[in-house]
Amino acid sequence: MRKMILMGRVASGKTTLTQALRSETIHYHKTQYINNYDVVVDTPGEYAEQRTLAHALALYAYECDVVGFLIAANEPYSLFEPGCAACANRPVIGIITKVNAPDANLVATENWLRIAGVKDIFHVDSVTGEGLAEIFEYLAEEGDQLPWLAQKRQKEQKDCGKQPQNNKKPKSSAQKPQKTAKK
Ligand SMILES: Nc1nc2c(ncn2[C@@H]2O[C@H](COP(=O)(O)OP(=O)(O)O)[C@@H](O)[C@H]2O)c(=O)[nH]1
Ligand SMILES: [Mg+2]
Repeated sequence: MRKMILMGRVASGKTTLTQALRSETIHYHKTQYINNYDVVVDTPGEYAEQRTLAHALALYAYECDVVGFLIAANEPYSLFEPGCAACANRPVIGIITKVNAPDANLVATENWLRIAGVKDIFHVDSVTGEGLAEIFEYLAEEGDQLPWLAQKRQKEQKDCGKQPQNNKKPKSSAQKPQKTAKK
């Protein structure tokens, strides 16, 4: 699994997403410092909001394979300036949290992320678990086992092995024209 660092303003949902990705019980916890877990790095929003603290984010980004820019769907403005994703020499993805909030504005938040230079955007609700599977699939490396993907592949293999469902009978090998032996 590739490791991802989460960046975004205070209350954009970094800690909640971290808890959801780590299958922890969701509970409010004010992030005081960088939490460097195995697959995800949770950072305080103040680090992204203050230039003097932002260097810590750059440093920890080097420890990670993917940078995740977080915006809550109901945020009133974006912290990410145009083109800032280009500063990272890592793939940068956008994650829109709180997608089910009554005041969610997916069009605006998606636009802000695109202006920042992000191509892949994920929509999540960390409380309900919506959209988490897509993030895991993005982070998965060859050989990583995701239970739902294994089930999906098994079903696909089963379906491929099934007889076609139309009325036409498949031609048996006996009906095929026989090749004449070459002299
Ligand atoms: N419904 C919902 N609430 C969320 C979501 N993400 C965060 N929250 C809530 O928003 C608040 C701030 O989230 P938190 O993870 O602490 O933000 P952080 O400062 O970026 O770490 C908390 O009360 C969370 O329960 C989400 O995806 N859906
Ligand atoms: Mg936090």
